[in-house]
Amino acid sequence: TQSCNSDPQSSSLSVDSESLQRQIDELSTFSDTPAPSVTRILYSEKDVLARRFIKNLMGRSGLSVHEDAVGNIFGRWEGSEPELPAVATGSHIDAIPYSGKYDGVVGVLGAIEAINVLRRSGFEPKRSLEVILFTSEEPTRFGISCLGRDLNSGSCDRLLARSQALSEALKKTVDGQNISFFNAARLAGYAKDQEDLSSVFMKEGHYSAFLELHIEQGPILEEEGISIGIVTAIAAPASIKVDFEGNGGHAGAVLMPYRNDAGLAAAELALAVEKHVLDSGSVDTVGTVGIMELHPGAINSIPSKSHVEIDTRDIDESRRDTVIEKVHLSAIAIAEKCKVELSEFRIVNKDPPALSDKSVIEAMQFASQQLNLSHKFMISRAYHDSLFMARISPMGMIFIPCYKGYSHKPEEYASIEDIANGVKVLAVTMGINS
Ligand code: HGY
Ligand code: MN
Ligand code: MN
Ligand code: MN
Repeated sequence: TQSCNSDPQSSSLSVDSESLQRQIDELSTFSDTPAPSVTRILYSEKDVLARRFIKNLMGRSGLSVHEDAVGNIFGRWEGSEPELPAVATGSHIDAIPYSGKYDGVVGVLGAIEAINVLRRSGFEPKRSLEVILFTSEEPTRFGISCLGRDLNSGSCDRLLARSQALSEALKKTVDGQNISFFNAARLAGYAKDQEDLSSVFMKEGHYSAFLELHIEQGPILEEEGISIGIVTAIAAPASIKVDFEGNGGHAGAVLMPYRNDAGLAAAELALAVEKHVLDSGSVDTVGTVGIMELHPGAINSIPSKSHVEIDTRDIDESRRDTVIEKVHLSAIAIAEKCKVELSEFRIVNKDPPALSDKSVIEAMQFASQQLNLSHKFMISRAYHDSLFMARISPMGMIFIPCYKGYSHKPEEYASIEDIANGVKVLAVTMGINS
């Protein structure tokens, strides 16, 4: 066998593509919506079944498995020097409603297969290798993206100081059915002691590197016929929740001059978001109103309440923040014009962008060259668990092409050949860093 420090020889790496495809297909069946869509919401029954499926695969790969208080799952291959900070890799398996079966999944199942590839090649790690299933990357259920990572962003002392504040905040957090975060977590077998989330916190330097394999969720690699994307930066995401309130009333009986229509205010705000984003002067600024709810939601009742959720991002943080300020001013002006109350304008998260670590980028480039895979540097416009892991560890991401760049919809697709390429680059990069 090779000495524990030697880099895995790229020629000796073999991916078991057949079983990896079978695992991707089987995992996609743990869904609350019919195939080909996938819906898998944090702590739902299907999420719990999917977690059991992954833990079983981790065990079969010889990884020792442990879970923290919010359900981040860790599979560890102890290295010859286990006291050194480990090399970690991972992603998520939660899926937004009616999405696809590759987003996040490729970075979890692919990571487990990368461990198998290294074992089959006779590689023995010096630093331990750790595969992480992040408990929830999508904001779907509780409106908090990268929940498991939010608890880890920043330096440990700040977080420990914040742990009570975070516990308090999470205690007040409920989903659309008014189920509290802690009740949902407990039903899924987590957060038994809701007071103490300290098991979730990681010290800066806990890992020597964090790597994430992910589909590009954009069309560039496929269009340019390139096998591997090496991510240099992750765009800065932000999300805002807005509520307008008016008097509502009978859609026939109330004449137009006497109305204060919360629905119209929501519609105007959506157009204002588009305007401010397009006025930013850069194609890198994006904005979406993905949620717009009208109350009472009856055709013959003037909306008395409207709820709008806005997602805006940019690779330039200050340009994104300018959009947020302008949207806020518009919301105030629109409330006045529609004679409704702006009852809430809440910035849920406003995160900085993340830069990949130079040496991790170089290792990924070396791995791609070793494997004779075409590759290019690129930014990630989607956010990932890596966005937060970058705050506590040197980070890097490997992208693979996906069909027409489709993601967050059932047509999402990545070929097993492209996935296998990504797994090999991940395996070699882990080996180099270990
Ligand atoms: O929205 C995102 O960027 C991620 O896919 N959740
Ligand atoms: Mn996603
Ligand atoms: Mn994802
Ligand atoms: Mn992600």
